[in-house]
Amino acid sequence: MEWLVYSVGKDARAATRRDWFHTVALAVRDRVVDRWMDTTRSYYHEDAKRVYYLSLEFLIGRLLTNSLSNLGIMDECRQALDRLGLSMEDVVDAEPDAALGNGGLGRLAACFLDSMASQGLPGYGYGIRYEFGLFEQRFENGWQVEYPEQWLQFGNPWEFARPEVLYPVQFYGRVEEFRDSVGERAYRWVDADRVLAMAYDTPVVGYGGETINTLRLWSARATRDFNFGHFNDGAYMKAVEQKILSENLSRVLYPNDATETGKELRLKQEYFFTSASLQDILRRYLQHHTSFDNLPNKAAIQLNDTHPAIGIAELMRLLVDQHALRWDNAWEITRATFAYTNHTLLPEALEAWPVRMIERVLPRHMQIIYEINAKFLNRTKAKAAGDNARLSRLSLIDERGERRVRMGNLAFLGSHHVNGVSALHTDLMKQTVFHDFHEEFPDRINNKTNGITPRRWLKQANPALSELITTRIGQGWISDLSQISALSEKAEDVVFREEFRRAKRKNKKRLAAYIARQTGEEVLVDSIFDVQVKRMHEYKRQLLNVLHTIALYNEMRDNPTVSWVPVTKIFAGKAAPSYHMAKLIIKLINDVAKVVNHDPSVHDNLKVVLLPNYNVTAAEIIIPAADLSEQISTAGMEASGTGNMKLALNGALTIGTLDGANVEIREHVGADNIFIFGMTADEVNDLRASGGFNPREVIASNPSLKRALDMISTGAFSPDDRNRYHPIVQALTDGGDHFLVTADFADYCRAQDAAMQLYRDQEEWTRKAILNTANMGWFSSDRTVNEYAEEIWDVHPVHPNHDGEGFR
Ligand code: NBY
Repeated sequence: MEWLVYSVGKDARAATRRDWFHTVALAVRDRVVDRWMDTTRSYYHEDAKRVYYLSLEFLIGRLLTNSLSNLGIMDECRQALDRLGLSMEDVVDAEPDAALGNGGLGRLAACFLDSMASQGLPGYGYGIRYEFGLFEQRFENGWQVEYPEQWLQFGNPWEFARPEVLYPVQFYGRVEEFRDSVGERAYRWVDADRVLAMAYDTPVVGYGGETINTLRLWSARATRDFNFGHFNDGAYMKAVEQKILSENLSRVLYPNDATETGKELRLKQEYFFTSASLQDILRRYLQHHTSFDNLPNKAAIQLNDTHPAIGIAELMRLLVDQHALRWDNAWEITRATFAYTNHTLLPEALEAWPVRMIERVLPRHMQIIYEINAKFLNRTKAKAAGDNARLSRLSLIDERGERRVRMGNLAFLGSHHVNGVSALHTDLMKQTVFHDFHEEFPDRINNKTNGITPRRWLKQANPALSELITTRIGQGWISDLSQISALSEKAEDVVFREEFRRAKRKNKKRLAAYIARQTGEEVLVDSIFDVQVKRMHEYKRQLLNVLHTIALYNEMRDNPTVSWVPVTKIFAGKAAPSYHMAKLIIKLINDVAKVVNHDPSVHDNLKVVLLPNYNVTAAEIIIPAADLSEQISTAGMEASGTGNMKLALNGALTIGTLDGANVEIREHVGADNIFIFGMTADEVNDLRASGGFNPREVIASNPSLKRALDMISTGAFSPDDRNRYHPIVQALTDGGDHFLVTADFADYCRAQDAAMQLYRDQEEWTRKAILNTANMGWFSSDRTVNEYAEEIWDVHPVHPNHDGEGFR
């Protein structure tokens, strides 16, 4: 109440739900601050080695439930709100979803923050405080329309602005050569534009509240001198214009999840946050040290994909130009400090900045990249006698067409470890994009299979199942998910199965209500909730699922007397705004839904829903309610997947290809408890290499596929525009079906049938669902982060000294 009046400035009669959210958040924040300071102080006093996770994306979602749950004060808070006549759910729902990320890569960063804090690891997140997160998706006439996502509109109670933590970041200008004090050639970057990076800190509450780490996000501010210069000239409006332009740097998150845009502003964002973070890291290091030789023993910097890879050139610049280190010494330190995680093999997602752009925007960095490249190629040349093709593949510069800097090669060369995110993905990295580098540095690539935090994705999102689990095996699983294996034997217990089903049913009711609110569609709680939630992308093959939906619809109409297992197909996901094919697939799903859902001849046995604006908050409602988890990417194309892990942990059975982490999920849950179908990555590779794949033949030999495609192409779902889906049909036929949708269709339908048959036997289905939950312990991000800590970072837990004061 005190916070409502004094911090929010309202009295109880005038307070809105949002005011109450801010009130509660500020009260919670107060409980965090002392422990946060203690944590930071302990790291400082112990001069602990820290890990810095540099990521252009942190998909955190809401923080209120997370903070209350990790602090263990959920019940206390609920009771306090009760006494005020307020519902916890209403207050929680007033929080905007912090969507500073696109998909898996951004959410992984958020799970890692939770896991580092929960295990007492000195880990910092560094990123950008985007004013606009990932766009809000709405459907208008079934088409995706994007709206700005204004998460900061009403203020953000979790963040602390640090106006005194301010670093200059430069762009453009030119490089001057001069002789340093000992007569050596040296360089300085002059006549550059300057922007300031200002810090905003968000506490990251570990489970149990012992460790509170920091997520530091940078916001762009115009420099003062810049403004005053123009002001004195009387060019006031021009100064203001410049100020707005430079502050655009942190305005908006780029909404692509798998294609690099090549836009200059994006390159500037990458450099902006990387430079500010490195300056901050060096400042912290220099509080305790005078020489840089120990930097790799005190700081591990993890690059979340190549987005911060320019940091390798930046650290070289800081060490060589600003701190006067010798090149070789600086390179040794740089390499020993950085490590790089690769998240994709898709060629269109591999960053390659035009040399001319880097030359213009970051002239000194371009020189440094050339120097790194020349030294590396010279050394390699000596060994690779005359193999020029190999040398050009190893080069940091792609000379084919417009010259470009290959950021993946730079990240590889500047790191001591390079990792993939699932066993299969790591193998494919060695065979494909990094084949030559792997030969050159056979010990550098290693695997770190992704994980998810059980706090958010089981404890918070699924209270019904969490409480059931805790009644049987205690609460140790929350901080040590391997303990969840103790549930295995409960799969044979008929009473437990009944309770497990009851929890699932409760979640399905909650989702059904959400679906009704969002789409107006009523779905059967006893139908199979068949869920595909992820970004819309051709390689993820939502189209395969749609084709099966249409085939099933036809079968149901053809055989109305059969007693069908009712199915609800649930889709959700955003398409990148410029990805026309993905947006057309969204429209197709909405069109199919319109036809199927209003056809009385299927007797409600089939419903199709596409939920708008998929984000972390929606995922927390959808995932606990799923029966079947769709993980159906073309084998070899999904690096890992993490939604697959969230769904299986919540007791959904997976229908999937042997792609990404599905391979390891099968090993853990057992081949009997997962529906695997389709080609393997090797088969895909061979088929594509043979050039002999003809989708027309496959379609001609499969009547149900042919009929579904014919319906799409003749306008059965688009009577208002019969040609609407021509591009889709084209891609699947004459286009050569690059993602092999038609090739996997028959086996996918076989697996779907097997799932539907199994669902008739509720006891057997529940047994398998329990075995999924019980065997997913290894996929905790605690395990993943520990592997990074031990095998890459060499960082260790620190136990903060709280002086026995406890919570205040
Ligand atoms: O990273 C995803 C992978 O697709 C998924 O398989 C994996 O589980 C996950 C975590 O390792 N990648 C991903 O989400 N990528 C992006 O979001 C992304 C964002 C921006 C750009 C490229 C990819 N970009 O070039 O701008």
